[in-house]
Amino acid sequence: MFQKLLIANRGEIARRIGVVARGMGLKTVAVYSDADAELPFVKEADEAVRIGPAPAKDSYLNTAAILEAARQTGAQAIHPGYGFLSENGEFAQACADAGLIFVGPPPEAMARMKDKSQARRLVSAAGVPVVPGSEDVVPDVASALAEAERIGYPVLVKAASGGGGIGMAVARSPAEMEKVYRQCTDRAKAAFGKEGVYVERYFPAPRHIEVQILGDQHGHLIHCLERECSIQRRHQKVVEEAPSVLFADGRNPELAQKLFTAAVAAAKAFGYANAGTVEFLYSDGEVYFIEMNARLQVEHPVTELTTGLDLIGWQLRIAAGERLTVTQEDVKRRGAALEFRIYAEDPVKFFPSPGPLKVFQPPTGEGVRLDAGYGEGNTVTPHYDPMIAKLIVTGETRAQAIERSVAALQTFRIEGIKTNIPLHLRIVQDAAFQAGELDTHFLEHHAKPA
Ligand code: MV4
Repeated sequence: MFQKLLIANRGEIARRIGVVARGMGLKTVAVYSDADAELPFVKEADEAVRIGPAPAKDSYLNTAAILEAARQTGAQAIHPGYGFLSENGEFAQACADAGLIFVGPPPEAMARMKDKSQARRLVSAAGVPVVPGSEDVVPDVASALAEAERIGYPVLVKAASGGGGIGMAVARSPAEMEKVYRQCTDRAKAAFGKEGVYVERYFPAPRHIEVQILGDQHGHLIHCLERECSIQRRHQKVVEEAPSVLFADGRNPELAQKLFTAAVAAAKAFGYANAGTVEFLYSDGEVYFIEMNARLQVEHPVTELTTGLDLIGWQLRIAAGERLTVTQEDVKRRGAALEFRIYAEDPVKFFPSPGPLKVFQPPTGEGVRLDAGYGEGNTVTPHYDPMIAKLIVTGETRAQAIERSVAALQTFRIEGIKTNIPLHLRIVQDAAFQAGELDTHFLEHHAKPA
């Protein structure tokens, strides 16, 4: 095992990785921008190195400054967290070139999943169910029209370099295709510098189900069950849970088996190692692969708390070359967990709400965990993602986790900024949510302010 870890991230995830690493006897190095000097993830680290001014491109995306901080401090490994450089294959390669361990998948696996159309083709060849769609990128409007005719309308045109909902547009009829195709290729070109797009059947109200993967560098790879992340707004997840109501209490066992088998086959097709997530859409009794994410996800705690696995601990041991000693049979569900992303934003209008945390008093209680990036007295700045904390609540059953969540959200006191806690309370008290009737359009119809 290496002895010193540099954490190339900020906020709650940098803090959490630090806690786990120090708990394993490692020394931790935080890197921080001028905006973050006072935050807990910096104060709690064994060493901290300033890497630049507030804008992410000058600090948390500044590869040269991060590698220099590792050199200066003698760190032997870098954990990228999520976002920022976490899915950047060139950064993973630059770490390897500098003699550093990148805590994540091999750069070759990252390269195989980067192009979403290529990823579809690769996993489909491995027998994984994918959304009916084009075999490859569609080079012009005529091919897009031909593919859509074959698939059936409505179709979704997606940027091959996209992901996470960026660069998608629906075509409901041939008449709409020319405009949608142009719009999608233009946006892909602007956002990613690559205009390739592909076509899929459009599911109007799917559920978003994802499967956690853990694999070591010796060919042992397992799944760690599913999470449901259907409650989102503009591709920002808001509430996540494990297990999905679709599969809780032994429901739909054949579909669950199909899902897990597909996730493992997809990860193996990419040559994956370390922690990753395979994303699926669920619609009308079927699951379909959409993409794989080469990182630890924000919502990993709901998996940790319902399987008992220490995902970050395993990421570090796997990166050091250790064997994953957990077998597939060892992975068992216990109880239910809900995660609420606490955003510094107006709970009705969704505008960002940066400012000083004059009061920050998190809830306590049985089954309540808080992963916070900030504490009382810190200031939330407008430079980064507005997520300030994650409230994760467990129970023996989903109903118990919901009851505990209501209590926890009601007693969570934050003053100085607005947060989306009132939105979370509307969600957990919503009858459809409580019944487990979820889809990716839930917030368009439910949990509205009175
Ligand atoms: C889809 C879809 C419907 N049909 N693909 C959005 C994020 C990206 N990973 C894939 N996404 C979607 N792909 C087909 N063929 C609907 C979505 C989608 C979505 C997916 C997961 C979570 C939230 C979402 C919100 C809106 C749309």
